[in-house]
Amino acid sequence: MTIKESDLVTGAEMTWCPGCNNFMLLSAVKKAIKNVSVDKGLDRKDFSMAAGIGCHGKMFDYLNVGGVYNLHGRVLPTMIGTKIGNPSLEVIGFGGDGDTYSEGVSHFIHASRFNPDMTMVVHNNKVFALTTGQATPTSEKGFKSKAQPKGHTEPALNPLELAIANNTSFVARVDPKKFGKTVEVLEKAMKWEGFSYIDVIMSCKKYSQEMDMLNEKSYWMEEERRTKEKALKKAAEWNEKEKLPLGIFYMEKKETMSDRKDSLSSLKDENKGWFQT
Ligand SMILES: Cc1ncc(C[n+]2csc(CCOP(=O)(O)OP(=O)(O)O)c2C)c(N)n1
Ligand SMILES: [Mg+2]
Repeated sequence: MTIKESDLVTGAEMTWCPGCNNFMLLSAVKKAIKNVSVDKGLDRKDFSMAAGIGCHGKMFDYLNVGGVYNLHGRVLPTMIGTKIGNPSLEVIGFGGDGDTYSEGVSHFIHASRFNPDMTMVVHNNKVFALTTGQATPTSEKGFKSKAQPKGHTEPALNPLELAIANNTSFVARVDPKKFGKTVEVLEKAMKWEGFSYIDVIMSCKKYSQEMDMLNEKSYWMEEERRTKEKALKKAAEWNEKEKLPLGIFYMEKKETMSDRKDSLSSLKDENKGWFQT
């Protein structure tokens, strides 16, 4: 039976701050899952999710999909394990910028290399929000927090440059306030065969409004296909803080982890799930 958006509501008490972009993202995710369910004839049990620890991790509490609530930084290996256990599942993960680009950055690099058919959504608010506002790898140099009252001393990581340089199969950035476009990109990512990664502009109302400032400089890229060089140039526009391109940056079809399942034959005895499909 296909999913209705109301099936995805858990009824858990919402503890995100009023006005947090996470609310918009949650609605967009519900709509995208419903659309994918209808288009592909999938049931709720055909989806699996993983979430990290942080404000973003509360997606696990508010989205009525089965899965694993993880250790901080370990969303991607859990998703990969889920996919190995049952390759027919539609796997979606939710991580923070701290979670994915700091503690979990090695998994981010290797997930691109393994290319499992799954979707990673990174709530990039440029701050460790749940632990009250320390700098993450995407915080700007000079960013002030309780932990760094004189300002953060290191330059920021550009995660899209990292992803594209690493030939990630599908790379996008969305702003949940552009609701329709966000749903569209989430749907395309879930239907994409390979590792799809979406960085989400997520202003933190309490600890970092940097994203709000950048938002004024955002524009939507209608064109989706471009060479790796052009995609890297688009991703680099953020470095100057003058422009913030949104949309799909890069798409590269390549062999997926499932295509190589025979090479995982050592798992045969322990993991029948892989070989049942
Ligand atoms: C292994 C481990 N390291 C650190 C923490 C502490 N911790 C919990 S939430 C959090 C912040 C998460 O920040 P981010 O991933 O950016 O998510 P946000 O709250 O901003 O959505 C941290 C550092 C933890 N729980 N586990
Ligand atoms: Mg964060």
